[in-house]
Amino acid sequence: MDGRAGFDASNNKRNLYTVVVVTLGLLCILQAVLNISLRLAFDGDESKRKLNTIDDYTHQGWLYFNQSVYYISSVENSWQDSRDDCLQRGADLIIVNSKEEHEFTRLFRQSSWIGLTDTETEGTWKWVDGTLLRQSFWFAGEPNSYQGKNEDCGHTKFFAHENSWNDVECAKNNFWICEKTMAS
Ligand code: 2F8
Ligand code: CA
Repeated sequence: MDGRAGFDASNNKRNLYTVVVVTLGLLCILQAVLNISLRLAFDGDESKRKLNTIDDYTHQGWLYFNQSVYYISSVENSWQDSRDDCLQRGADLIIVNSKEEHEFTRLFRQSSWIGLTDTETEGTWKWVDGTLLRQSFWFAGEPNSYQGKNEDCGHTKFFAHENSWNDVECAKNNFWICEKTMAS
């Protein structure tokens, strides 16, 4: 192979290499654009679905607050029957996981069941989704299983006070609050 032919061959190799690198680069960019477009389309659909759900529930009288919708009962029932009612409505008893949400429950000025119970293990309070109680808003001296009673369910009783929860017998009648969260 003379000098000229050798030069051409190595030039061709470099050109081919450049084409391959540029093509791969373009494919990567195309892939990234596709991924972003799909993510945006999915997020858009998800947002529309959530807005429709919020719209449906609020049209049935539910209240929207901070990424959840809430049903405030106008009759009283036992804790379990109240929970069953929430489940039938596609929700569950409220899980209070912030001070703001707790303040929201106090606005209704009625003793209401929340999704809190220690039925499984006395003294271990759990929410209806199985998580352990962390931030609590018990009224002073509560929970107390008052006078040795089996007070295994939580409700907002002393709502005039900042900390308003009480434990009481689950068979007692109370209003209740259902929550359906829209947060993913
Ligand atoms: O109905 C049971 C309930 O009775 C009292 O509240 C009115 C007790 N609280 C005090 O005595 C301070 C609750 O602990 C008890 O659950
Ligand atoms: Ca009590």
